[in-house]
Amino acid sequence: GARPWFRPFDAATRALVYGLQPRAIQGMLDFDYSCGREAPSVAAMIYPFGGHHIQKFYWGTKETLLPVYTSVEEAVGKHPDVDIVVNFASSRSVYSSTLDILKFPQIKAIALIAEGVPERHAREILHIAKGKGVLIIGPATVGGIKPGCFRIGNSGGMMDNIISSKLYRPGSVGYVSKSGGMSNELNNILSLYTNGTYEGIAIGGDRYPGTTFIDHLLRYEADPECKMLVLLGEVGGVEEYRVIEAVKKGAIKKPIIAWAIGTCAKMFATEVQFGHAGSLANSDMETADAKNKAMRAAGFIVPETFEELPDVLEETYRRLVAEGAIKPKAERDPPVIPMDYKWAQELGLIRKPAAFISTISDERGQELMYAGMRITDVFKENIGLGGVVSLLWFKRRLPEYATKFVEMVLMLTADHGPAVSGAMNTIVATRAGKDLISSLASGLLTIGSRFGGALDEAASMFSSARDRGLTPREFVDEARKQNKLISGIGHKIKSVNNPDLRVQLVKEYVLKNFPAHSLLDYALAVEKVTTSKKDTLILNVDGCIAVCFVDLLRDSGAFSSEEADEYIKIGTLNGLFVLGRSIGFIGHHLDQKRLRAPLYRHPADDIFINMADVTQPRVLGKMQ
Ligand code: Q5B
Repeated sequence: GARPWFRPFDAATRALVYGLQPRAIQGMLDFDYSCGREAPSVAAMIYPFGGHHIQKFYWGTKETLLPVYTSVEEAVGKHPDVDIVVNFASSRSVYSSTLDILKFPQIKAIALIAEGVPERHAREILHIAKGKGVLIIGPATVGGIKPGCFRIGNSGGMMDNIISSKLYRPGSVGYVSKSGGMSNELNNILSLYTNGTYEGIAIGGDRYPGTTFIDHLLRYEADPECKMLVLLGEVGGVEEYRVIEAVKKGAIKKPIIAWAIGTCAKMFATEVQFGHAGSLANSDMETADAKNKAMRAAGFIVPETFEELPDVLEETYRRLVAEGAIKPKAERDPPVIPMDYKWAQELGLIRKPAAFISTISDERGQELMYAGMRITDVFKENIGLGGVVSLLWFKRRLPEYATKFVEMVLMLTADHGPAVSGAMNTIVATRAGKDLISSLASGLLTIGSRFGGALDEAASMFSSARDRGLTPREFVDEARKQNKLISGIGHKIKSVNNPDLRVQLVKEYVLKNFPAHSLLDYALAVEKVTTSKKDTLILNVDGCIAVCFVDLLRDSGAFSSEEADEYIKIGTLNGLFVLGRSIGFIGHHLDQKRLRAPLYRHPADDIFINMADVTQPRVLGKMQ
């Protein structure tokens, strides 16, 4: 039902939030929950960009969903119970969005949070709102809070502050101030020296606030639940004098405690602009001292100093209790709201085992680090691609002959023509219209024990044979007996008479630069045995790289023997071929794209199709 004019918010108030403000909304919902509200005070969000969606929030310990609409019209239409909008639009868009909101008579109050709203815009909004009887709070404010009922945005501060100032249940004191920060201070003082805040509004620090002190104090005066009033004014402006007029005229009769902040301004030689746009005295009358004097003269309860404010609050409260105007209620504890995980972690209250461990890179600090080396040093020291691979794969710097070897391997495995399995697959995928990543993946997925992915198995077979003391011939015989192909041996095209120059280059480099190359020597001896049977059974590129890498792992001094064995076991070496050949596959993809190559269909005459006759039902177990 309609609320009385003096009570724009109650425990059933439902609001829209304009802007994406998940933290503020969570704060509002936590407040609602602590108040024991039945439903969250926020019904939905309005955000013109990014389309309709829903966002998840906590409601106590459970989760709840709130819709995000792209227009005020839709949000208002979908939520007829809403009569308040908390508008977080920036100073640039607050004017147009507020004019839009003001079109809907359903909305009775709007809080404007933005700072720096042009005064011309603020005055125009105010003018239109007045004409329509809409309450405007702000701009340049956190808003306000009505304990037990409704919290505008971030008013009242963090949840621990809300709880310690007992804002989860109404007290008897209505206050109005300019600043949100001072409101928090007042909430705290009121909870300590009275039965707490009934409602508190921060009107904002601009020169043209939508509503001013008098608007809210007249509401509190009319509200039978509000028993005492507090006005926290400040230097600058004349709004306090309107309240003085109202007290003098008898429009405000409830006890009113007041203080104007900024009495220290007189200590400065020139006029001081305090934090708020409006907090500058333009005449003697606008000084804090003059205001305090005038308020005292009009019968306000004005302490001698701000520090004495708690004393006069307590005195007044006690008097009202003694007179029976305020009947203190039994306290109840608010429901416990679980602390947010991040906050609890910041406070050091909880610990949680990490789900992931990572030890190779870190981008959280000022600079990206590869295995503890700054990215700037990676370039300063010119460690090359081989150096980067050694950092990210092996978490260490390897000697230059080793990083150069890595680079050599990447360069000579980069491609081997369009006819090999992986390049073919890449090309076929590209020609089927696939993108770069899909085509590359299609090619990479062919890398296996026969094509390009024989390195790990070769490393393990050769090193195991040599470690077990098998002669090359014994090794070849053993493999044949076990009906096993030796990984790293054999090539479709290359042979003794048509040598693979890549293998030649690797061999030459290793023989010249590696401190030791015993497994390469062993593999070359094995090759002698296999090629004596068939000249294509050469030590192929996979095999050659693999055995050389084992020599590097075992004899460079950069790895312990356990580490060397582990790297072979966990499948490191195929990574070299995968990384290198990705360069070629990407090249084939781009090549086919450039050529506008059409969809490929394999010619049927190149496939021998032989289908079984299934026209007759097959009866198992019976002779035909
Ligand atoms: N025989 C590579 O086969 C290939 C034997 C063997 C003992 C062996 C085959 C093989 C092991 C896996 C391997 C990497 C499939 C190859 C690469 C990258 C590439 C590719 C490119 C690039 C070739 C003929 C006779 C048979 C076999 C015997 C064969 N291999 N005996 N150990 N390893 N190797 N893969 O030519 O008595 O006649 O029945 O699986 O290392 O992938 O350029 O193309 O850069 O892209 O089809 O270089 O060797 O020979 O299978 O007809 O065998 O030799 O038992 O004996 P082929 P097959 P028999 S590098």
